[in-house]
Amino acid sequence: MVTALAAVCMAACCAPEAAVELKLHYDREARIWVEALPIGNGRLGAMVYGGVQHEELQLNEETVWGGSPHNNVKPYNGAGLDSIRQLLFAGQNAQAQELCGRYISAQPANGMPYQTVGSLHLDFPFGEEVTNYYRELDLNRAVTTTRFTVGGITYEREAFVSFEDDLVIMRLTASEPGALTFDARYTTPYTEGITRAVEGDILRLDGKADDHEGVEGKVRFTALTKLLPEGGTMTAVADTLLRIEGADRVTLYISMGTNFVNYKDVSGDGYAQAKAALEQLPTRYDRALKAHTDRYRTLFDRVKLDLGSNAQAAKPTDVRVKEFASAFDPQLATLYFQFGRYLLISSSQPGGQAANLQGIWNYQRRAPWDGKYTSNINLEMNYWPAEVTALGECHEPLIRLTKEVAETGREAAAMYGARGWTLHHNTDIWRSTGAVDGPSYGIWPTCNAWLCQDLWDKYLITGSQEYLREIYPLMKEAATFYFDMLVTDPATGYRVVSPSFSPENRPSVAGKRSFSVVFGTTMDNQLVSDLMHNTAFAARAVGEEQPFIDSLELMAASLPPMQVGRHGQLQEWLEDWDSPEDHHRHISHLWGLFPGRQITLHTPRLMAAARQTLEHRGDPSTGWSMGWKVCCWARLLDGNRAYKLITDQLKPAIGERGEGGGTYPNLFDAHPPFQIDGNFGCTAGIAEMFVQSHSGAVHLLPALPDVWREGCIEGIRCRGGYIVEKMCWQEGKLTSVTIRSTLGGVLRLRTATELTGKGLTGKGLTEATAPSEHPLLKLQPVLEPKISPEAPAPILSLPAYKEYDLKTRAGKSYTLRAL
Ligand code: FUC
Repeated sequence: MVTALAAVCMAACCAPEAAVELKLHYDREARIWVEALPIGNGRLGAMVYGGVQHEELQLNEETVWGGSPHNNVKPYNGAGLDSIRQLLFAGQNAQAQELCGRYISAQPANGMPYQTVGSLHLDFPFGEEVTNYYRELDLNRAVTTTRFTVGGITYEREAFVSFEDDLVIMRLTASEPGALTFDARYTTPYTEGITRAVEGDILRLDGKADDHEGVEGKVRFTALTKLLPEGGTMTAVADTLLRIEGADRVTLYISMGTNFVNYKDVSGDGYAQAKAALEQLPTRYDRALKAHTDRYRTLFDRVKLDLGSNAQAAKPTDVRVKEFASAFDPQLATLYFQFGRYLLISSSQPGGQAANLQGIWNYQRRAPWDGKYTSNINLEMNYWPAEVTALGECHEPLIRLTKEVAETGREAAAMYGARGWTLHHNTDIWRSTGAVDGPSYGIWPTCNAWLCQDLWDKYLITGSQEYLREIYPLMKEAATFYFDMLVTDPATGYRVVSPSFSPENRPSVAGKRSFSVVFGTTMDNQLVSDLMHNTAFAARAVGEEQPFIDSLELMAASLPPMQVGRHGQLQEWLEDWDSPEDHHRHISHLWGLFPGRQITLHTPRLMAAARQTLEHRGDPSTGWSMGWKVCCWARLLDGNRAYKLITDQLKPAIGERGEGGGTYPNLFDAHPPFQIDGNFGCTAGIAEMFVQSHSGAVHLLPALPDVWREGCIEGIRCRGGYIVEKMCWQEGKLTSVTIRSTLGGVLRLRTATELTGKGLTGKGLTEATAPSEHPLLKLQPVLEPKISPEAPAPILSLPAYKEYDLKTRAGKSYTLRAL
């Protein structure tokens, strides 16, 4: 009977060829940057405004950063470090913090800014009479379209950044011949070192990124725009403008290049790079468009989500965002989820730079927080959806960034008298690893462990032995850092990271928040524990000597355990300093819940404490904080609360600077201002609501909210090398799932619905009795938590579930249905 239900579901919600419309669309042009639509191919980015009289393509190239090769690490001062540690153990944190400023805080600079190139403008002699205005970004094709009618003629512009030809391409057409007349010119916010020229049919702009905080700016960039009119005339006006008159169609090709070669080398030739792409122009526009879309779709099409649709979907996207909290609009959640995947594909491609605070889209010389890499949450969050939503290739720039900071980070480790490598809460294109932003924000030397967790998660999902050998040396060296860095807390005997802090919070001690520098924070303990266990696992797999493996495990066992404090909360610090009134945006001590895997349904006391912490922190916050909370509530198996956080995140952010986090009209996340991390965090969180695989099993529909009563999802990647090829549910209950095994092994499934694998060959589906032994699904060891005697009794009701085992063969798919 349920089999019949499953069949209905497949027909109704996910007919294979009924490609779900995935469009952001508007009935007016963009007036501000956060209304413009982002396109990109990883290296090149543009924001398309769709203006009638005045079109603007704001342009970015991923290597236009201020400054030049350098590191910002202080030299080692052993006596200074000893004093800091002694002061911390003596409870004199404020004094210790001051010394951190003297001996550890970065010099000479706090990190370099990611900068814009400028804009290409097209000025049209249209009057005010415009009808039928429409503009869209089609996520299924990665193309923007602008269409409108003036004087009875319909004009259309299509734009994309080609993954195939490495060019920004815009095609302008009109419903009547000879109707296209406009001027093309650049603007750029730089005031010095800029030259503009017209070279035949090419508009040229050369410039240089800024000097910053005493570091000379050495990145030079060139933008070239080739205009190809069909019909009409094209003339140069002065040295800076190309005028097209009476053309039938015009195609623009924008190419950009810089002299950046790698983080140590700026000896390239930006002009030559830009010119080379223009010399191999596609011969036909339609073919170029198809080649672009085909390449894009090899990534984008891997995951499909259908939560159903209704009349809301016909409304302009900005209106839907305004109404999301009051009008049920499941398709907007789908669109937002897929927009996150679109943004990752468009801002992070193999061989290029990792997506920064704004991905690649930035119109300023000094973007907020310099648009760089903030590595105490934001950088990692950008990559949370990468593996689970099947964009493993897009992960490569972060993996390479990690390899590079493992080189420059040796200097940062040396600052603590330690071997190995580390970095603090920021880095940039030069891979600086110092402790920036002064002692109250910058003393956080544990980022290496977080980046290693990111590396490790890819291994758990892919199981690739080749990749394991590639990352093992990075993990081993990061672990070695802690052999030298950890010190023994004389009061408790625990091995602790000192000095450090819990990003970016400060405790309220005796009614005052007077310091942030401490030792032994919960986040650090979770991070180091995670690194030790994963490195031990990896060490075994590569045949490392047993004594080294033993020392990793001993180290993990010597760390402070997680603690439940007097308010029933998970303690953020080693001491019970937390305040229920603390609504700080960072929830660093919940790292072990997400993205870590230490707080799971196998540690219910910690689940309850994490829940209490989230209640204290509250829901509304900055955009990325809400994205993180979606992930956390999903991991707490509370789909309704995760959905509530999605509603908070999808509320409109007002104006460009806005108040409170939310979503801009173009679906960019608002910190405010725009920060792309929240888009990625929420995308990852939505994936976690449907499938999780961090806690000893592939858990199907772990956090489905009541409102998404039926739907289907395809293509989610799980640890253990399993792919949920297709899963459907009805009436809030799983109806059928097809899982592909890429590595074989015994698949452990967890679900609230009883399943049958009727018809499966071999032993089929069996009910599980003991914890899974699958090496990639296995639980991570967790120390027994310490509970405050004042802590109230925990409140946590976990949903009932069943666990099954299914013996799988690599390369085979298995379909299971509700009983
Ligand atoms: C961290 C956060 C801020 C902001 C910045 C880029 O410092 O605490 O909220 O996201 O990064």
